[in-house]
Amino acid sequence: MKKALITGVTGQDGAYLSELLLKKGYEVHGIKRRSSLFNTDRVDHLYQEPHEEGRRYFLHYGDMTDATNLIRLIQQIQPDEIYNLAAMSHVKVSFETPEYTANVDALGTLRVLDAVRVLGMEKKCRIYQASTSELYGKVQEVPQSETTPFYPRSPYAVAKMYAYWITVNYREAYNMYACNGILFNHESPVRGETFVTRKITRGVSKIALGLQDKLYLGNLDAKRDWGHAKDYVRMMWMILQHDQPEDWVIATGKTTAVRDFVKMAFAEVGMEIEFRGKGVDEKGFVVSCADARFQIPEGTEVVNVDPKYFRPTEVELLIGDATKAREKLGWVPEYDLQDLIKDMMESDVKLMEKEKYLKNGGYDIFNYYE
Ligand code: NDP
Ligand code: GDR
Repeated sequence: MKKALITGVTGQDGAYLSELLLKKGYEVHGIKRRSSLFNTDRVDHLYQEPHEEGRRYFLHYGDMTDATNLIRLIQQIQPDEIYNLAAMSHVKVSFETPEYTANVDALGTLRVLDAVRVLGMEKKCRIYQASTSELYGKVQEVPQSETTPFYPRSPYAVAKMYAYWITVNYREAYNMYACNGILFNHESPVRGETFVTRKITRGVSKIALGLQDKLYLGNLDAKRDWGHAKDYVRMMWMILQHDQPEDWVIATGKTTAVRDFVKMAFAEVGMEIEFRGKGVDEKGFVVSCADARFQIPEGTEVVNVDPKYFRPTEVELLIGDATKAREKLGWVPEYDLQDLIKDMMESDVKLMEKEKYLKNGGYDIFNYYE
């Protein structure tokens, strides 16, 4: 039975990857951080009792800033594959916590690679590094492929650039099987609530159900190549099954503006939205509401721009060219953007119906998501 170790197991991708590897018959180990509240929501359904026969899912305490912990866990577990997904992954927050972001995202990657090396596991253990389309940053060429030059635009992207190159360097210097998956944005119903897609699907669901009046967003012009996390974690696994360690772009090849994502999300609850005005004065209005479940009058102002969500330096346009992965790994995504938004909206409408029920029963709903 193959053993996998996932750092960042409690995150969006860690949860989907855990499910996938368990289905494939792996013994799966994950590193979770100690936190003062439970932080395992996304993987609770996979939990197995410590005394359960044939247990194949294990969570260990650890942190990317603690080399001794990483060395000990890798030595104990002896994984065949490591998926290094742990990161301070929020681009805007990285401007506020740049040193911590570098420690976790850049040096954390070095710690994992070096643990494998000092333990003499270079030949046994394959390593996947969660690289990102944020490396491309300021547009150099479109679409972006494995050969497009990098121009990072945030402390997050700069830290990930170190992680990218240290992965390449350990591969070349020590003959390690270490790969970068340069993944473009991927989302899902369990996407963190402060990333723009989930903020939109939650906000639109709340507006439809009368739990919130308006959605405040930042740069509506930014364009992203959005896919579904379920498709993307499958590619992480496929990358590590390839005969040679290489770097791979994973993307859909289509790009969409934030503004259009908003329109598509409202359309899932039967509402047509029109944007009027420019820059910080741009606003979104309901043109029509066809779904009888949701009664938002025509002309209601439902989207505003708040400059506090602007970034000091922005990545304006991402669109990936995944030809290499398509041709050599057989990459075919199951979800397109419409399917993704439908999946997220169905899930968030259900969630908000529960919140509404609780609210109507007199319970307070926690609402602070920046
Ligand atoms: P999430 O933010 O959902 O998950 C990040 C994970 O890292 C969480 O489990 C988090 O723990 C953990 N983590 C954060 N800091 C530490 C630390 N100091 N020590 C140990 N664990 C830590 O990210 P995603 O699942 O979306 O992304 C997975 C990886 O892929 C990340 O590296 C991200 O940068 C990268 N990526 C993501 C893309 C996307 O569109 N989703 C695209 C390209 C790359 P906790 O739950 O306790 O916060
Ligand atoms: P990104 O994702 O920065 O691409 O990084 P995010 O969803 O945060 O932003 C996408 C774009 O939307 C614009 N935007 C807003 N963003 C947020 N979060 N909140 C808003 O209110 C808002 N309004 C507009 C942003 O300016 C940006 O242009 C994600 C992360 O998962 C990274 O870890 C990963 O590496 C990259 O995707 C690929």
